[in-house]
Amino acid sequence: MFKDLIKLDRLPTSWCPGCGLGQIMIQLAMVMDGLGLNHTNSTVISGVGCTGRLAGYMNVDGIYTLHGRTLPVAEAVKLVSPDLKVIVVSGDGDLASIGGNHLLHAARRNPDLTVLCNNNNVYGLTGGQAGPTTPRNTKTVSTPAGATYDPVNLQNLMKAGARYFYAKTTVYHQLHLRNCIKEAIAWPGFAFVDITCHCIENNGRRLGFNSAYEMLQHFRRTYKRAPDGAETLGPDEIGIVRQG
Ligand SMILES: Cc1ncc(C[n+]2csc(CCOP(=O)(O)OP(=O)(O)O)c2C)c(N)n1
Ligand code: SF4
Repeated sequence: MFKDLIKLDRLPTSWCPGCGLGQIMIQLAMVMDGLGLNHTNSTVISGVGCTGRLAGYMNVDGIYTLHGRTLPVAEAVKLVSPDLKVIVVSGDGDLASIGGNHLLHAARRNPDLTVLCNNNNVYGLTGGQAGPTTPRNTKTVSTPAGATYDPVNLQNLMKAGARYFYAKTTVYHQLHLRNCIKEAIAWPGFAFVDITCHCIENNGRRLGFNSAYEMLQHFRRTYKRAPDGAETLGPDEIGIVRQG
């Protein structure tokens, strides 16, 4: 049962009601259960942030490491325990801002890691400051007049090398999300899943959404599946691009 992979005695989580992180955790647990992954053969590693708490709710050994340092820690675990399935779950700020240097070089080294990026467009835990994926002109707590820079293009970053796996999905598209996680775990190299997720409390309300449900409906309306065989995903497309 996928529920065996979640520490039910720790529920309810510390996440805000309606936060998309619970959906990511449940989909991850379902995929792991289907693949026979458990505490004997897998580990979940996370950094600081709301997303960072996810590893602590999973019923496998994990590491709650320093902000931005998930990837070197995960690479080290994989190096000493090559038979372990190593799964990183981290925020966009953790992975692409303070951990951006590690992201660049981990992708280049192509270790066999699965990375789930909770991409909520802000630093959630610290109150909703602009982060590396905040779209230009977005009002955040640190950019009240709108973010002045273009966001990091995670897809381009991941595709900089000869070998890559980049999936883009959202928490609204549950089956697609599950499939992306499954394919990423099966990929024999560095697999990055960019999950558009809603932070209703520290981003959504400021943008004018009244509820998590409204944000999910926004994802439903905005994101479309990329055509089969697409080599690049458009800004509002979900899908997988890979090169082995
Ligand atoms: C070295 C260090 N710098 C800054 C912080 C403060 N801090 C904690 S969480 C966080 C940002 C979290 O944003 P993200 O990684 O996107 O995760 P989210 O909370 O949105 O899930 C920051 C800046 C810290 N804990 N450690
Ligand atoms: S602050 Fe945002 S990301 Fe953090 S738990 Fe609340 S809704 Fe989720």
